[in-house]
Amino acid sequence: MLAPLLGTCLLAPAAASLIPVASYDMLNGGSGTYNYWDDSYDGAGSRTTDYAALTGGTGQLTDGIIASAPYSVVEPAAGPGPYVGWRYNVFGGPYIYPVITFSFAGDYSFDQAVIHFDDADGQGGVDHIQRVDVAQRGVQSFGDPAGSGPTSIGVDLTGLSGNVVSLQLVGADQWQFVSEIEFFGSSLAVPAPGALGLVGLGTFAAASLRRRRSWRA
Ligand SMILES: [Ca+2]
Ligand SMILES: [Ca+2]
Repeated sequence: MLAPLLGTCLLAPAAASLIPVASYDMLNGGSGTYNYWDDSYDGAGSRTTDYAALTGGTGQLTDGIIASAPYSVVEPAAGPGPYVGWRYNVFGGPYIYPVITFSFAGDYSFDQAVIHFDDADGQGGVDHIQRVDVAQRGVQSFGDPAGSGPTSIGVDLTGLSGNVVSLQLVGADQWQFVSEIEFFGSSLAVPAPGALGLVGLGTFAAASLRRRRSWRA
């Protein structure tokens, strides 16, 4: 508890910036007409199995590629498409409202998560995200964005800090198609104890020097 407080006192607040994701854990995407998997996921688990548990890696949700065309255009018959798609099984199967747990290398103060997804307005059962449950902060609701096609929502994370954020995405229809999730905030990293000592020493030396000079004046 002491270290983050100390860091806040010593360091000027950093401007909110994109926070790199170290890894994320979730269930893989599923299949419909095509495969809507996390095609580049590099952790444990099968990225070519519907709803397989994926852990310890990163993939299409954090590769910096934000789909600019609807899923129906860029999810090809064979090969990888930029979206990961999860289906809520309305016919009695498991509820696939994905819980995605993001881990970060170090502690951060979070401002928001931006989720890029396809709002197909129900075409093929694909629709917007209507609720995001932030494990540490509760539920936030979202209306149907204007138009149809790729868009994004901002999830408020102010007041949240640490090195893990878990989001559950709840769609408005059977399918959710997400191409990227970004986190914004600032690092709570503090200088190493050695560096702090040097800063303290430098301040002391400068003060001593000023005192000596003032005596001579
Ligand atoms: Ca992506
Ligand atoms: Ca994909």
